[in-house]
Amino acid sequence: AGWLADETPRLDSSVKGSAFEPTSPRATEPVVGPERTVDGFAKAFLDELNFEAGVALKRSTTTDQYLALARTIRGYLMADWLRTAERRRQNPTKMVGYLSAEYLLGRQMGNSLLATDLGDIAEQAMTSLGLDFNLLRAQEIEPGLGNGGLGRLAACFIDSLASMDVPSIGYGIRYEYGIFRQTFEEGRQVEVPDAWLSLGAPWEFPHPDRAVQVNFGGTTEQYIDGDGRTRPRWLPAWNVQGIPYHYMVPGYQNGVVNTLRLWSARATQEFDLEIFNSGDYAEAVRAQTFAENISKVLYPEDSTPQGRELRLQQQYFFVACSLKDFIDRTLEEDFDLTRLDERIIFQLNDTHPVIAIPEMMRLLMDEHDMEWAAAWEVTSKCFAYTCHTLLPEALEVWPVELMTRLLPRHMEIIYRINEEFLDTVREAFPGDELRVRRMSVIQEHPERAVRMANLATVAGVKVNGVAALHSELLRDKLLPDFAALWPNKFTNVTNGVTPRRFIRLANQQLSTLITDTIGPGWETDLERLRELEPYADDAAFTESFRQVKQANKDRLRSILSQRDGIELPEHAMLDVMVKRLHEYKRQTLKLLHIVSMYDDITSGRVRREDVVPRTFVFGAKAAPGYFMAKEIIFLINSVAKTIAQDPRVTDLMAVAFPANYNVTLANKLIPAADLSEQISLAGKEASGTGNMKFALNGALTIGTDDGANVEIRELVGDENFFLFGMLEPEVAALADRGYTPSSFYESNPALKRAIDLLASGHFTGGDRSLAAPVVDDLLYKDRFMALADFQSYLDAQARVDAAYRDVDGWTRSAVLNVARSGFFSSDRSMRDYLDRIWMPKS
Ligand code: 475
Repeated sequence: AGWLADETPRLDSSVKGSAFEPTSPRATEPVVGPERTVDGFAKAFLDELNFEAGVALKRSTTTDQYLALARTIRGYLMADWLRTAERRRQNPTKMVGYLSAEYLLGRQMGNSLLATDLGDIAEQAMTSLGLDFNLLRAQEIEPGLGNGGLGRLAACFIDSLASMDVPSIGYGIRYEYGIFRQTFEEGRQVEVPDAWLSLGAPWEFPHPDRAVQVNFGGTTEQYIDGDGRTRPRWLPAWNVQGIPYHYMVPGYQNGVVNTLRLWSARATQEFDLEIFNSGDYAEAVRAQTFAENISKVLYPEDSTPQGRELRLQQQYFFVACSLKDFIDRTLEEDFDLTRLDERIIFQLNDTHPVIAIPEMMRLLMDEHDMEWAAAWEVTSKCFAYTCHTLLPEALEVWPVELMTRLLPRHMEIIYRINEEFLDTVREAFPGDELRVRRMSVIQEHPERAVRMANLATVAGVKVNGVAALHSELLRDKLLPDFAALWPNKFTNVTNGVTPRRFIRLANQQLSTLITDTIGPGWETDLERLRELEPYADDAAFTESFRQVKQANKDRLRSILSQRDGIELPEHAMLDVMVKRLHEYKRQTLKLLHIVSMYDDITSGRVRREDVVPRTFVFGAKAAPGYFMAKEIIFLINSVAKTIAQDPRVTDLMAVAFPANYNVTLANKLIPAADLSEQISLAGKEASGTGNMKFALNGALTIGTDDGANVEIRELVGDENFFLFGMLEPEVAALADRGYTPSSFYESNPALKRAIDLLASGHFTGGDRSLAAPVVDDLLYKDRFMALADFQSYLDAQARVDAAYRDVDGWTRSAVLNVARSGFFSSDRSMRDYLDRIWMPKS
C-alpha cells in the first residue's frame, strides 16, 4: 500500500492523539488533521491565529479571526484531499476535465463546514473563545468568478462530481477581480471593482513551483526535422506564465476532496530580464502589467460575447495551461498519447474554451511528434461541447485577423480542420455549396471569422443543450445542418443545482423538516423527496412547512433591513425575480404587471379588500455597457421609490431591489419566496437554474413554456404551476408574420394604461424623458414580445392571487413542488453526462 492508500482510516472523533500529529515525510504515514472535538477545533484555531498569522486572540481583528477560522476548517479537509489525489494517482482511470472560463462559487466556509459536518463543533469552539461565529462567517467575500447561470452551473457540477466521487478536475481562471459589485446612485447602477482577494485568500493554495509557460503572437515557419520531414513550427513573439491556484472541492460528507485548478497570469523571466537589458525600468514594468492583465478581471458580459483581444488571450491562456498541466503532470510519464481518450474527456462549458481543440492538435503534432491523422483521431475523442444559448448574437466568432495575429499556428490548424471537414460535407451533400458555406468553421461575412460553435461541433464527440426544449431547438434550429450530417452527435442534459448549497445550506429549517419526515440521505439522492408527497395533505406537516417559509421570510426581512435599509411588510406574498438583467428575460414584463396593479389600486378599479398584498423583489446586475439593461434598472428603482412613497398603496404593495445580487444573497432570498418569476420569451432561455432552486425551496412558478420551466411543469403538474404566454412555435410564427407591439398597446386597455402611466413621468419625478428609452423600445421594437404576452401574464397573475388566498391549497402545491423536483439535482445532471457523453455504455 502506498502513501495515504485507501485503507488509511477516515478521520473521525475516534482518531486519538495530539491535535497536530506531525506529517511524516515517510511514505507509509497517514496525514492526520486536528481532532474533531470542540477543544481540538479551538486549539487548531488558536494555532492558526497565533503561529500562522502571528496574532494574539485578544489583539486580533474580526478579519484575523475569520482567516484563522477558514484555515482551521480547511485543515480538516486536508487529509481527505491528499488521500483522494493519491487514490486517483494509484488507480488511473478516465477523468473528466471541466473547462470553464467561469466558476461562480459562492462562499466557501459554510460549504466546507457542511461537507465536513463540523458546523456544531466549530460554532461551539468559537463560542468557547468568546467569538461570534456568525459574525466571522459573514466576513467572507464570495469568489464571484462568474457572471450568472453558466458560471454557477460549473460550480454546482464540480460539487456534484466530488459528492459522487467521479475522478475529475475543474480548470479555469483565477480572476483578480470577479463580477463587479453593484451599487445604486439615484437609482442608477454604478459598478465597483470586486477586490475579493483584498482580505487574504484562505481557501486557495498557490503553486508557483508548477508554473506553465504560455506563448502568444509571432509567426510560423516550415523546417526540416531530424528525420528529414518538413514540419511546421510556431515562433511565438511573447509569453506569460500561468501559476496554478488550487481550491478544494469537497464532496458531501464522503471523504472525497477534488481539485479546482485556477490559473493566474504572471510575467515570465524573459520579461523580468528585460528590466536589466533595456535599462528602461518603466517600460519593463509596463510589460509586466501587460502580462498580468490577462487574469486581472472577469468580463462582466453575460450571454453576449465581446470580441476583445484580451478576452481571447484569457481563453487561450487558461486552456493552454490546463492541457499542458493535464498531459505533463496528470498522465504517467510514458503514457501513449494516441490513447489519450482513455484518460480524459474535456467538457467545454460553452465556446469560451473551444480554442483547446486546435491547442490539443498543436501539442500532439508539434510537441509530441504525432502526424495529423493520428492527432485528429485522438483529439476528436477528447472533447464534448455544451451550448448555453440560442440567441444568434451570443455565438462567439473570432476575426481571422485577430486569431492570426495572436495564435498563428492555431489559425493554420483551424484552416486544416475546416478543409477536411468541408470535404466530408461535400461528400455527404454533393453540389450543395450553400450548405458548405453555412457549415464552414470560417464565416466570410461581415468579416472573415472563426465560428467557435461550429469548430466545437466538428471536433466534439457530443454536443448538448441544457434543457429538453433547448437541446431540441439547438439541433433543429441553430445547427440543423450539423444534425443532418451527424444526428447522433446531439443530445440533451438538463441542468441541475446542488441540493447541498441550495437546500441544506440555504434552507436549514426546511432541511430539518425533510429529514425529520423522510429520514436522512436525501441530499445525495434527491429523488427521495418524492417521499414527501403524502405529506402534502398532512395537517401537521403543512403547518410546519408554512412556519418554515414564514421564518425564512422573517430572516430575509431582517437581512434586507440591515444590508440595504429596506423595510418590508411582514405579511405579503413574496414575489421574486432574480437573474441577470436581460431584455429576453423580460424584467419589463414584471414591471408592467407592477405598474398595472398600482394603477388598479390608485384608480379604484379594484376594491382594496380584493387585493392580495404583494412584495416584489428584484435582483439583477446589468452588463456595464448594456444601455437598455441599465435603463430598465433605473426604471424599476424609480417605480419602487414612487410606490414606497404613495400612502394609497403602501399597505398593499412594495417593491424591493437590493443591490448586488449574488450567490450569498440568493441563498437568503430563494428560501423566502412564495412566487418564482420565470418569464422569458419562449425559446430564448436555454434552461434557467434559478427556476429549479425556487421550486426545490417550495416556491410556485409563474412561467412561460421555456427552458427547464417545461420540465418543471411536467414534473410538478399543471395545477401546481402558473403557465402563461406564447409557446415557442407561436413566437416563431408571430416573428415571421411581423410583430408590431403598438397594435397590442392600442387594443389592450390595461396595457395602454400601464404604459401610459410609465411614460407620463409619474414614476420619474415628472420627467417623461427618463422613462422614454424603455417605453419607446417596448412600443416600437420590443424584440422579446413583452407586449404580446402581457394579457396572458396578467391573467396568470390573477390565478396566482386566487390560489394564494387558499392557504391550504397553496401550501399543498408548494410541498408538491419540493417533492417532485428531485430530478433537478446536479447529481442527476452528472449521471446524465456520464451516461450520454463521458462514459457511454456503447
Ligand atoms: C443561460 N453566460 C441559462 C445557464 O446553462 C442557463 C456568456 C458569455 C460570456 C459570459 N457568460 C455567459 C451565459 O451565456 C449564461 O450564463 N447562459 C446561461 O447558462 C446554464 O440556465 O438559461 O442563459
